[in-house]
Amino acid sequence: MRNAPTILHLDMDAFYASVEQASKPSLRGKAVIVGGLGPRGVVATASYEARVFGVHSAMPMAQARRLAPNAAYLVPRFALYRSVSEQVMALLRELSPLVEPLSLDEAFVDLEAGGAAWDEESARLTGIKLRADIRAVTGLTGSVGLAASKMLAKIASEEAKPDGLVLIEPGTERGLLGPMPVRTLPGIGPATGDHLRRAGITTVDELAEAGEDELVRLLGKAHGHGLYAMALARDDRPVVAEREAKSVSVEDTYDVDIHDRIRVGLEVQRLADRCVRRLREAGLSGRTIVLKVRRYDFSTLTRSETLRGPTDDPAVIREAAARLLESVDTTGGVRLLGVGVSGLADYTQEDLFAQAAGEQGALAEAPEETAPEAVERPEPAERQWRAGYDVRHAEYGHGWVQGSGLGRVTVRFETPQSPPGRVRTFLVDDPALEPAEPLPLVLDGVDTEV
Ligand code: DCP
Ligand code: MG
Repeated sequence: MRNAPTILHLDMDAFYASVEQASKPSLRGKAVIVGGLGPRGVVATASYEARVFGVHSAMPMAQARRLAPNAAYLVPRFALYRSVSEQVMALLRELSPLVEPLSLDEAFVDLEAGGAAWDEESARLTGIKLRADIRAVTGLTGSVGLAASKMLAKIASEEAKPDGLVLIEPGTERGLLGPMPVRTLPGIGPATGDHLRRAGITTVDELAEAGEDELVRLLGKAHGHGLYAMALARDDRPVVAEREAKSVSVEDTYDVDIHDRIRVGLEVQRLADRCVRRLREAGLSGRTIVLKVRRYDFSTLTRSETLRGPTDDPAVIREAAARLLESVDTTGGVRLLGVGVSGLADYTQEDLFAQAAGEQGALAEAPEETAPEAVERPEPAERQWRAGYDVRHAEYGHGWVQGSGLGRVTVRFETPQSPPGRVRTFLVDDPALEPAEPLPLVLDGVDTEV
């Protein structure tokens, strides 16, 4: 393990909710909850103001409404979050070629690899500047952890939340980690945590005291061995840069979870066809077909099947995707589906891979918003005014949907740069009202130029 705190972990604060607050001045400082608003919806995230009421990610929306009845409830706008995420990741890539994104709002950076930092002081200054740059470019806050290993950098950013920076000085790791609950360590989920608790182990110190043999006995060889090292704050995992796209994929997130199995099957066929189009446009073919399913509770599964040779045949890819779907339980509903092809024939030029890169990110972790051509399902008129989405009124200008129902839609007229705006109500079919694109959170040349 290195002896300087030059691994940085960044995690944006209440990411989706903060983007919404930056975009909607009237919500700043208020309880904001982003997630599925349907009967089976779950909370994606809550602003820190809403967390005071006990609302958190993955909580059923109905429970959140009981805890925080006066909060603003919004559906996620993935395209906007993705574009903000790209701005943040670009800032990280200026620091080092070794940037390892973990999700839209979180990444490790090896500062030493980029020469950005080599000791405690340079690491701290880099972290401070990064936070300022993120704020200038996106208008948002992110928390930074700095340490000599990935595990501790992540623990540090968690400690730093919200809107802070924590640096763990080399040499202090074990003392710091010791009293923490075992669940702090990577690889200890609820099940392992319970298992350890039954064996009388609740803190990291107790984990270390149990000894390697005991942990191997309790958890099996690989897991026990790894956890023992983590408990001693030994973590040599390198920061791994995002790999070049070696797959082409498409996916859709659905505003309303799909329950109907036949409909799920049709969506998968449609995605397979779209994926083939992408593949052909890029002049590629591939051997491995991948199906991705995110269920109503955000649990995400991928299933893959490898063929004998590369293909770009729509019938073959459709069939493979359908076979993969058979092995997935979709009762309870599906919120995202994706189809990808990897193991691409590598006679292709580099730039074609680059072209596929945007898609690859989507398949890896991040939810992707429904492409406009994607879903043609008839919806009641009121549905098109989704809570939180931007609109434009011929007379009153830019605003967002605060709510709709009973044939009416309520719009708050404000922009990221305006003061909190006024609310007006219209008929849902008012011809003066139309959907609009999100506005930039920060105006170029005003906040970003230093
Ligand atoms: N997310 C989600 N469902 C979850 C967890 C998270 O959709 N169960 C989304 C919404 C979050 C984003 O991912 O805004 C980032 O997740 P984080 O765990 O980093 O949570 P936040 O950034 O919202 O808050 P924090 O300040 O705790 O990092
Ligand atoms: Mg976050």
